[in-house]
Amino acid sequence: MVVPSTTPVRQGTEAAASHGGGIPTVDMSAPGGRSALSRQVVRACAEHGFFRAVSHGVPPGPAARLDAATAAFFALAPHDKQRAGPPSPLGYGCRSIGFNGDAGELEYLLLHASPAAVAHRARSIDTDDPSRFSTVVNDYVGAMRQLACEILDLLGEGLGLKDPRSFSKLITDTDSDSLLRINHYPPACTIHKIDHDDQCKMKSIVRTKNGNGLNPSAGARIGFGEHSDPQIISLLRANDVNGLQVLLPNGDGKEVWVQVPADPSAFFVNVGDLLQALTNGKLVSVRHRVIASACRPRLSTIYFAAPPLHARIAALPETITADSPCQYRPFTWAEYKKTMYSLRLSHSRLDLFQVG
Ligand code: GA4
Repeated sequence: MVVPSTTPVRQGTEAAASHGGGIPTVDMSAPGGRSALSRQVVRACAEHGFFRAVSHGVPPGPAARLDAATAAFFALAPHDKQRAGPPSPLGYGCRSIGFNGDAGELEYLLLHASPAAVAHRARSIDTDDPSRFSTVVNDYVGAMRQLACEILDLLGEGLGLKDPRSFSKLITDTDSDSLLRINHYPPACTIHKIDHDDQCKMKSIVRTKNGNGLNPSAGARIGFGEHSDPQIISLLRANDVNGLQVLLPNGDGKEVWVQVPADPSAFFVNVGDLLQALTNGKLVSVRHRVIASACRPRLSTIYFAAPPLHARIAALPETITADSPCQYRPFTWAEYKKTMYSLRLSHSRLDLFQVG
């Protein structure tokens, strides 16, 4: 069932205090049947582009093992972590995001999710025992792929697609370009320490630009700036530290930042740009960001489910009607990726593919 939970944005922000909406929660094991579940998932992805999945059936073991391995990595001395960087865009990154000057208060590992790529990268991440790291990552990725397929199949069924597996087939292809990202947002107190280290400068930044909903006097620090995820679907899991915010309509024709309460046992699912294009805008790619906590480290792991580079992304015929003509021109994922890496993080890149 879908349970809305109201989550006003508090300290550090000002825009969402009046928001009356909430983050939908989908109980993936609720009695009521598959078609009721698929309707709920479609509704959440169409209205919010985002939901919290609970009772999802993912066993806790792979996540616990991944968390232990990545915590050990982030605890290494900066020069040891740098062996897995600089991010190109894959690898270890500290503060810098992408190639066009974006930055956030974080360090991260960005990995291609294919076993061969993981094995290659593991050599610079776990120098003692690379195959141990590869096994842990591959197990987690396997569990994420399964959950992503389950959600995509529910969406395919709920949207009444002729082939309900159309979406999941794209991400199970052996050439799938899916990624795994592990983010560590150190608290402000750690940052002062890191500031003295030449390897990793994480100066506290306060965004003062008007209209971003941040209250600089409250010391809000951008962990990861506003963006939409480019891929098909993303599955995020984080520790018990708040920080994730999503941009949702407030019902008055405006959009407000809504804080997503932390829930380490849940997966937060968000629609990516490609799924918006494939569904001709029926499902929406939600804009989100992370505000770094002042006093506790936030750790998050995100699986970005993507098609192969050569996959052609075009609205499925079932989503095109006389009332809802085709919104985006067809493109390949390779073409979309090239465009996104030429732009800043906050760019609404899907707009560039709009017809007319
Ligand atoms: C946002 C979602 C994922 O974290 C990511 C990011 C990627 C990167 O960090 O290399 C991008 C960003 C993300 C979109 C625009 C470009 C590319 C940074 C950036 C400025 C891994 C992804 O796939 O797209």
